[in-house]
Amino acid sequence: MAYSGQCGDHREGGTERPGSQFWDLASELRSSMEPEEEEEEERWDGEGPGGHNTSVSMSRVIVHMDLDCFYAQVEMIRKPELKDKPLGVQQKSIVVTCNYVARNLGVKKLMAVKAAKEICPHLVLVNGEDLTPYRETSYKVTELLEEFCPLVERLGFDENFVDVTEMVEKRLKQQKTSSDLVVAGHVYNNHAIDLHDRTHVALVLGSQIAEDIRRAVATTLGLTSCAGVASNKLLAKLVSGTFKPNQQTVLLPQSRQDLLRALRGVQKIPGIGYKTAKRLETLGIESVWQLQTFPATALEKELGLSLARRIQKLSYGDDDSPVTPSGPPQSFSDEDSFKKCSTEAEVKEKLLELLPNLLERVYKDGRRPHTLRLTIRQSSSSERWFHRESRQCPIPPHLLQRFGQGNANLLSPLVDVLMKLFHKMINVEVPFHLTLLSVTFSNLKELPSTKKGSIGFYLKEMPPKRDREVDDGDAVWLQSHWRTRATKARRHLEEKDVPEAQVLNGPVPFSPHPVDHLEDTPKAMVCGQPEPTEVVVFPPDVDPQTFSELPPDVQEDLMAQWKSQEAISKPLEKPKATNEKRSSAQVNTLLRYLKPR
Ligand code: DCP
Ligand code: MG
Repeated sequence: MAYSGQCGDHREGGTERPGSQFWDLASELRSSMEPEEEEEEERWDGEGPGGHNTSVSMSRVIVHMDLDCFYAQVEMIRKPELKDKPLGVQQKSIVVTCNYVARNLGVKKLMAVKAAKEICPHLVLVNGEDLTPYRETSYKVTELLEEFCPLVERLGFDENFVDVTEMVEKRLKQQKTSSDLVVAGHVYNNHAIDLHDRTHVALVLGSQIAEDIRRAVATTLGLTSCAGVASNKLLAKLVSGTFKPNQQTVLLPQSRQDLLRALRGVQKIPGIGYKTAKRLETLGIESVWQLQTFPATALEKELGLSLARRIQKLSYGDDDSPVTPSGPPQSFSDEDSFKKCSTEAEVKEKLLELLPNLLERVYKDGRRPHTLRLTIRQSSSSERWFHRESRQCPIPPHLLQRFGQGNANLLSPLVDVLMKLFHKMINVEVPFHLTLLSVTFSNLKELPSTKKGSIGFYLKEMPPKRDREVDDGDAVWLQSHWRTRATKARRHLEEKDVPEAQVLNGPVPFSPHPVDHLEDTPKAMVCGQPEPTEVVVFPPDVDPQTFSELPPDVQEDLMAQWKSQEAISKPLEKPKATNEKRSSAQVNTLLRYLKPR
């Protein structure tokens, strides 16, 4: 399972997508791309015409793998003496997971430490707030799976989907006769295998591959896991936990309905979250069966066409989303939660605690982040877990240069930048009460492969993405402007042998802007220069990423323009603790290149 985020403890947000978000996103994308098919619901209703799939083209074979009591397993590998003891992994006052020795004694995942200790007084607790060992193990598992097959998609830390269809097809071709084929692990509902059915044969071969994969993970990394084998991601995930721990289950098409209707409530379907479930509840829909049989037109009227069709398809187990290789992380983040943080000094202290580990991860990754985000959660009785607010800004160019050179001289200036973001959200002149701080580095780009004194950085970082609507005159102007700048920089370097970093050290553009939690859509931006009190507003339609990619001197020019524009339109103000949106007084032609696409 991926993180529910509900216990509000130390969690990792950016690199990993919470399970429900992932499914919502995947399905959202699907529903926006795929043509609407009227007969779709019938296809998965019961056995459909013909009972089972005898089509010539083979259906997909997807393996979902979920590691057993993941954090606890990692801890048992680190300290083998804990292996036979009841073990819980503690984050703040919660046992986020426990080994199966503890589970057999009644301890459950996400139990309060106090309750767990009452049930099992001998429970050994280890602190699991530093996610580093879990994260590292998690990536080792994914890398190992990728050795089997390139189509591996991560879901949270301890789950992976593997599309083994091609491997199955190869084995099918090698298979002279299917009469001696034996399924590995369980078959859901003990349904009989029909070796004349191509889909059954494919799933049996898939179960053998799943077993090979699990064995490899166990022998190479010492980790046991569960697996589900089915014809799509949704079904593979749903069936994988049928037998736990260290077991696997295959789902034949004929048992699809049984699996779905056995789910306790619509919210058990990945892709149907809390809010949707609540809306369905008002329509009297609580079980999967009720959702399947609810009149489509009425559902569409209540929820809108897209959502209604999507969730009704899911209720039938229909999911054609592909297994999309995850690739390297798109961001790095870390967060800490606490009962109370109510002074600037405490905020700084917490940021100084969070940053070193985070910077180390970015350093190890080798890419350079261009955007920095701060997320806070203020104490709120009504929306206890969900009330988060963020601001982000491009990382100032002079700091960008320091990434990849060790982290010592990054810490303090980054805290300064983060504190500026903090001040955009919190007015420190009135009492505040934070319960969470989270820092995210995103917009990761490869380090320019340049030698000292080369202009590789300039060339690599330009030109900006061209706006489709931009007119050619402007584009030519901008590009030639940049060429001139680059030529100047090159000459400067050749003549004076000045280290690149010095040439690139421009102003410290700084443009925090509010974002919805974990969304990158800019709403308004404010740009500040290094002097702590000076704040320059820049237009809200400027894309911060594109801005951060501009050469420092171009940034400087723009900043000067915005500053003067603002001076005309509005005298400088102290930043307010509101999500204010500001617009520029005039629109400069250059800005059109910076508009978010
Ligand atoms: N986790 C967490 N907070 C949560 C849920 C999970 O920190 N709210 C962590 C601890 C788990 C890991 O994520 O070890 C994986 O979550 P699972 O739900 O897959 O739980 P386990 O792997 O621990 O147990 P199982 O054997 O049931 O899969
Ligand atoms: Mg697990």
